[in-house]
Amino acid sequence: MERTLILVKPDGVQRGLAGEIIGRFERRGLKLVGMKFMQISQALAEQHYGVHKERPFYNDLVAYITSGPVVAMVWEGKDAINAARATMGATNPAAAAPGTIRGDLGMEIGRNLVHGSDSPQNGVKEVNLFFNADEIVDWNRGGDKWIKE
Ligand code: DAT
Ligand code: MG
Repeated sequence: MERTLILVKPDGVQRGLAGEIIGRFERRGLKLVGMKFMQISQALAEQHYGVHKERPFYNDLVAYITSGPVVAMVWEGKDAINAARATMGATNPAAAAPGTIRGDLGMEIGRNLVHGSDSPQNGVKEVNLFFNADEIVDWNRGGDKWIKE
C-alpha cells in the first residue's frame, strides 16, 4: 500500500479552497491516514524542497510554501502516488487538464495550490519529514470493499 504526502499550499488555504481540495482526494477513494494544519518553518521548507536547490525558482518556492499555513496530509492507497498526481493535474495550472485540482482552480505555476509526492520512495521520505509515526492513524474504512476489489 503506497502513501503520499499531500500539502494544500498557502494559496489553497488563503483562498478557502482547503475543503474543496481535500474533498477531491477523499471522493477519489484515497484513504486519509494523517492530517495537520501547520506553518512550515524555513528549515522544513529547505529540507522539503532540497532537490530543487539549484533551480532558479528555489527561493520563491521556499518563500511561497512558508508564506502562510498549509494542510499537511498523508493519503494511502493502491498506486496512491499516481492517483493523487492525476487528481492534482500538471505542475503548471495553465496546462493542467480541466477536472484536475490545478486545472480547475489555478492559473500560475507559482500558485499551484497543492503538493504531492512524485515516487513511492519520496512518499516515504516526505511522510517521515512531516509526520511522526504516532501521527499516522491505522483505521478501517467501512466502505473499503466498494472502492477496493
Ligand atoms: P510538482 O509540484 O508538480 O511535483 P516539481 O516537483 O517539478 O512539480 O516542482 C516543485 C514546485 O516548484 C512546483 O509545484 C512549482 C515550482 N516549479 C516547478 N517548475 C517551475 C518553473 N519552471 N518555474 C517556476 N516554478 C516552478
Ligand atoms: Mg514535485
